[in-house]
Amino acid sequence: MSMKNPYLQSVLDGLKTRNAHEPEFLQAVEEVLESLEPVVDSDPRYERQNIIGRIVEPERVVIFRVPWVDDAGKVQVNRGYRVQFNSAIGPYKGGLRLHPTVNLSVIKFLGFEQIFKNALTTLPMGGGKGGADFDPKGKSDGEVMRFCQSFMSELYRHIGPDTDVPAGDIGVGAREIGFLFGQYKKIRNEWAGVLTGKGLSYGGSLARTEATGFGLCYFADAQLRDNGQSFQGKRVVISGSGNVAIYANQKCTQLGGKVIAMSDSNGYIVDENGIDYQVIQQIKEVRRERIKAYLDQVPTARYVEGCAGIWSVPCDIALPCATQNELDETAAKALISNGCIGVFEGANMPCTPEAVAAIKGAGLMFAPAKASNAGGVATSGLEMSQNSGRISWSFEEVDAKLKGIMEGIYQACADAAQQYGKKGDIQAGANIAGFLKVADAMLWQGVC
Ligand code: NDP
Ligand code: 2IT
Repeated sequence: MSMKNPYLQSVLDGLKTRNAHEPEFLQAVEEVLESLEPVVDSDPRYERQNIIGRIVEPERVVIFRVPWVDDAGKVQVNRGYRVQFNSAIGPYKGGLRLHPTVNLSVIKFLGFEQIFKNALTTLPMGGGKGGADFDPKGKSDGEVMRFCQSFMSELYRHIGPDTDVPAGDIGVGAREIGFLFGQYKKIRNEWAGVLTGKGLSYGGSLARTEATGFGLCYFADAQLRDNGQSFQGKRVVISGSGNVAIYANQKCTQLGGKVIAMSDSNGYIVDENGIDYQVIQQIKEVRRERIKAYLDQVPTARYVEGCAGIWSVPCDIALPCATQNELDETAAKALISNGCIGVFEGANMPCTPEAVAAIKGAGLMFAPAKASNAGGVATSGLEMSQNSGRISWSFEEVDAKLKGIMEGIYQACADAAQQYGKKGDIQAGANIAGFLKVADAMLWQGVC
C-alpha cells in the first residue's frame, strides 16, 4: 500500500526497514496511518513536531528471562516482554498475554493498538502490553504459579500504579492475576493497584470479568441502532470461548440475539437452539477443557474439527473474539455471501486487511477492535479509580458507566469519521479520534 502524504509514507518506509521482521506490528501501524492521511494533511504541526515518527516508536521495551521449575523438577525458560509504548495521556496500561505464539511483533502490535483504544475510553491511560511465550495449557496450578512469580520477579521493577498497570489478555485471567499480584506485594511490601482484573476480595472491580464482552455488545448495539438494526432475532457467530467470547454471548443473548456457533483453537460447535454461555463458562473457565466437551452436556449441538471453518456458518452478525488474523478474506466472503450484516471485532485485529476491505466494500457494518473491545480496559480504568479512592462501586454502577463509555466511543468514532470526510467509516473514525487526543497531549508536552 502506498500513501499520498509523503511524510506518512516516509515514516512507514523507515518503520518497515527497521522492523522488517515484525509483520503484525507493521500491519497494525499501516492500518492506522492510512486513516490519518486527512488529519496529517490538514494540520502541519503533526509533521513539524514529527508526531507520527514518535508515536510509532515505543518509549521503552523490556525483554527478560523467565526461569521456572516444572513439576518434574526440570528448569524451564521463557521469554518475557513489556512494551511501554506511550505515556502521553496516563500511565502505561494494557494486558499481559501468555501464549506460545507471543513474540516482540505481537506485543508491539498490541501495545500500539492500546494507545488509541485507551484514548478512546476517555480515561487517563497510556498504552502498553506484555506477556511471554509460555503456554498455560496442560500446566498444573503450581507450574502456572511458579511461572507467574518468576515473571513478576522481574516485571515489578518496571510497573507501579502511576507508572504501568498490566492486566489480563489471552491466557491471563483471575488465576494468573492473583499469582502475579501476590508476588508483587511480597517483593514491594505494599498493597497497590498495580494490576487490574484482580479478584473481588482484594481490590478487583465488579463487572471487570464481563466488561470486554458486554462492552462489545453495547458498542455493536449502538452501531446496529444507528443503522436501523438491532440484535433482536439475529443469528450470531462468536469465535473463541474465552473471557471475551463468553460474556459477549451472555450480553448479546440478553439483547435478543441467538448465538449459534462458538470455537476454540481446535474446532467449533454449532447449535441452532442457541449456545448457553454458562455451559461454556463451566467447561472453559472452571474445568479448563476443550469446547468439544459441550456435546456431552448438550446433545443437540454438533462439533466440527478446525477453528477457521466457523465463518462458513450462515449468520447475521459475526463477533470474532479469539485472536489476530483469524478472519481472512475467504472467511469474509463466506460471511458476505451468507447475508451477514455486520462484523464487530472483540479480539484485537482479528480481521486481516483483505477481510476488512471485503467487509467494508460489500457495505456491511464493521466495528474496529480498538473501539469495540475497549470495554475491558475502560473497566480496568474504573478499577484503578476505585483502588485510588479506596471505594467500590456496585455491579450496576460499573455496568452503567461501561455502557455509557461504549456508546460515547461509538459516537466519537462516527463524529470523527464524518468530520474528516469518511462518514460511516467507524474504523477510520476510531483511529482519528484516538490519535487526536494522544497527539494533542504530545504537542503540549514538547519533544519527549
Ligand atoms: P482467553 O485466553 O480467555 O481466550 C482465548 C480464546 O481464543 C480461547 O477460546 C482460545 O482457544 C482462542 N484462541 C486463542 N488463540 C487462538 C488461535 N491462535 N487460534 C484459534 N483460537 C485461538 O483470552 P481473551 O478472551 O481474554 O482474549 C481474546 C481476544 O480478545 C484476544 O485477541 C485479546 O487480545 C482480546 N481482548 C481481551 C480483553 C480482555 O479483557 N481479556 C480486552 C480486549 C481484547 P484455546 O482455548 O483453544 O486456546
Ligand atoms: O486488549 C486489551 O484491551 C486488554 N487485554 C485489556 C487491557 C487492560 O488493561 O484491561
